[in-house]
Amino acid sequence: MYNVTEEFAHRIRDYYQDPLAPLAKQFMFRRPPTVGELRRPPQVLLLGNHSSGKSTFVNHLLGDDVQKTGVAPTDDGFTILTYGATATERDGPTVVSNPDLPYEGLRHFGDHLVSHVRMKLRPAELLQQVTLIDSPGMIDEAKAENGRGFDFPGVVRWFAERADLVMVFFDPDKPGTTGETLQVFRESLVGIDHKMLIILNKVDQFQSLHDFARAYGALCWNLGKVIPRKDLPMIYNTFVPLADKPKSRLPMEDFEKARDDLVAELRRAPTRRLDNQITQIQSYAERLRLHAMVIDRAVDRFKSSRARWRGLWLLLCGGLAGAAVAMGMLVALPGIAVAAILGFILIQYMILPRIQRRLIARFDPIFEKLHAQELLVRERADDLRMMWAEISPRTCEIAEKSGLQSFEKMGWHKREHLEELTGQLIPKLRSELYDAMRDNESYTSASEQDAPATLPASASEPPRPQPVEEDDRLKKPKRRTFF
Ligand SMILES: Nc1nc2c(ncn2[C@@H]2O[C@H](COP(=O)(O)OP(=O)(O)OP(=O)(O)O)[C@@H](O)[C@H]2O)c(=O)[nH]1
Ligand SMILES: [Mg+2]
Repeated sequence: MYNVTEEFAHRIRDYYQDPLAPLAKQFMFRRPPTVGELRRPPQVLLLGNHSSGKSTFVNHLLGDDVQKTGVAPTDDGFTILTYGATATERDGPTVVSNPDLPYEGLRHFGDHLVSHVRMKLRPAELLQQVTLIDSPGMIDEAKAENGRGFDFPGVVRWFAERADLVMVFFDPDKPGTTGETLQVFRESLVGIDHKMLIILNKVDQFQSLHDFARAYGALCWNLGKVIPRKDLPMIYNTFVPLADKPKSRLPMEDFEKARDDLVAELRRAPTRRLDNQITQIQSYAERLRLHAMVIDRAVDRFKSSRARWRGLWLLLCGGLAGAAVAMGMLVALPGIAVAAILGFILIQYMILPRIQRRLIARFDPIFEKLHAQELLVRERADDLRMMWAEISPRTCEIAEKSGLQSFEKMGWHKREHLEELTGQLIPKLRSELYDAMRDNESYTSASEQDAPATLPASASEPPRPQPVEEDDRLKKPKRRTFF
């Protein structure tokens, strides 16, 4: 089954290589994921308010005190916890400059962020299957940079887009979505709710059902405001048993079961990865298609206007010169030549830039016209408009800064290939993946045994030892399905 996984991964990589990467370059769209990013290990991102118990949960999963924990805001950086035969640590600059690791993209967030990234390698069995990313707790104020010195919502979005599962922690003291949490939900987690798990943690702190109901209700109410769905996602109510904490008066069995369910979900991250990568390439290709087609149409109109103006002017000046020669008024020729040059300068530096500005201001109607048929289908229309709203500011900026004349036109075969990719090939890839998974019931267990190193050889310590004895808390559920 591992071959099947590899085959799908290859096909995804091939689609990025052709036609997506060349088109992205031609139309100055953001670059597709690197090979390192595509070969990334399955990843789980842990987010949440400060002191909501993310690091304690990580330590519980790994059965070791790998992360510092504490009541005040403790983590101020992102910690990537991944497999290594011996316990070692790497600092941010080393991590982001290794092309074999999928974290090079973090460099764009600046040195300050890089100095707040670290990687911890540990010989934990769970880390052979997934890489965990512990994050700094979210705080109440949401200023431009929150005093963190880097674009926190942007970095969270970067990690969340590349994660196979995003766990968002709340605790009884802060079951709300204010300040930075609100900002992160609105800016970083939009469109990724399919891989998001909401956790109300530390439920052992509740001393009565009434308290629990109040906090749960407050959390639902707050989430309803930031998650644009008719139904709320499931909320896992759980806790980590800690020796130094007082026992709750509530019966804890259900909450313990919720923790087992969470761990089971976490262990499914490897099987979610391909599915997520198909979602990612679909989303990338659709956005690139909108961006490229709108610019391409504008370039088309711009170049025809330019040809018309230049042609007309040439015709006019040629006509005048011809008439002057025919009428023997050769003295008029230098004047006509000067007028011709001045006219060309006028066209080049005044008329064409105005035409360009007008065309860019009309990107929205161009988008509507290009997708008129698709926009008749309601669900599709919502999707398309949402994607266009997301990318159009950048599309306009790129067209303005580079100038429409600098873009090559998209050949019809490239356009057809792109249409085929988004409309048929990628959806087909997903259904083939589902069929392959269904045909091979042993996929889950096989892929877990055969799965490649969670890190490329250069990053983890070879050779890998046999999995360590399983902690009871982390026992795999008996039966797991792919979907
Ligand atoms: N009662 C109880 N306390 C918990 C639980 N999980 C964590 N704690 C305590 O909550 C405090 C904060 O835990 P951390 O794991 O440091 O929280 P964090 O989310 O990593 O915090 P930041 O790194 O600051 O964002 C610590 O004192 C933990 O002992 C839990 O399930 N129950
Ligand atoms: Mg922490």
